[in-house]
Amino acid sequence: MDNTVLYRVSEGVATITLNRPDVLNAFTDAMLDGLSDALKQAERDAQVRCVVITGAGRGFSAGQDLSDVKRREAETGHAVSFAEHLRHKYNPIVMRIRTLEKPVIGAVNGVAAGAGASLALACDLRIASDKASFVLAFARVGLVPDSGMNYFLTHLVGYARAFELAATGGRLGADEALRLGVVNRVVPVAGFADAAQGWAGELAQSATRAIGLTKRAMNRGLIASVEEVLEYEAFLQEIAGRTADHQEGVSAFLEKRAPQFTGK
Ligand code: T3D
Repeated sequence: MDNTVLYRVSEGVATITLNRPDVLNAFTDAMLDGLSDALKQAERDAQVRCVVITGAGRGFSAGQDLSDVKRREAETGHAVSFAEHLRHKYNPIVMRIRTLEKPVIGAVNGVAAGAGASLALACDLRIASDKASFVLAFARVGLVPDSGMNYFLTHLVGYARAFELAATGGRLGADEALRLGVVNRVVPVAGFADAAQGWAGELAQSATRAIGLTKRAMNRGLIASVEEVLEYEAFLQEIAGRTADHQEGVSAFLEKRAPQFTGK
């Protein structure tokens, strides 16, 4: 992993930091590979029970590094395939975030633009600093929203608002994002990192196996029929009901004490 993506684990929380602050953490291929590796590491490490993705400096991520596209074209002597680039670099990251059976928090410290905004929306939860914003920059550079934006934003805010933002390349400020349900929490920039880590720490101490299964169930719920969802819930509850955390949760309730979950 090169230093354009930083990875740190502390008290059950893996923090992945996008680290090209001079260009608002715009993505190069090396950085996308680093992010993909970091997510794989977080997935495999049983000690990790919650993942935070954030940005270094004043931005979360400005999306695709536009000068990198030009550089690649100059190097290879031909136009890059946008479709192949998305299929091989961005899309697997989005799918990994969605299928990782641990809560993933997008800690949006500053501006999130283009595919950077898509990445933030792919996370299960979002905490934003009061200086954060979401910019649907695709239209500004003559592109279509990608990396899952057309799925996530329409589900979060509905078609008309999503379309307006996409068509105008508009900027959504933190307070408006909170009002529309695009982010779960907004906190002052001064205490932002601590607030994000505090929330992640709480989640990491909870019944994380059941939370992972909940994530599976809800993702299925977004696309399946009621009948399919009912059957899938029954299937997943069979797994959750046999975990140590379920036993502990029930015992703690009956013994009138706080539960000590282990994620097992
Ligand atoms: O290839 C494929 O697979 C296609 C996939 C495409 C997916 C996409 O993400 S398309 C969208 C790409 N992103 C953008 O178009 C956003 C471009 N950036 C902006 O519009 C603005 O920078 C922001 C609205 C995000 C923030 O504005 P502001 O005024 O706060 O900052 P700034 O001054 O514009 O940017 C600060 C620096 O970062 C600046 O460099 P400098 O002048 O200090 O040397 C700027 O050039 C650089 N920067 C910002 N975004 C990018 C970037 N450099 C390269 N690529 C960027 N995307």
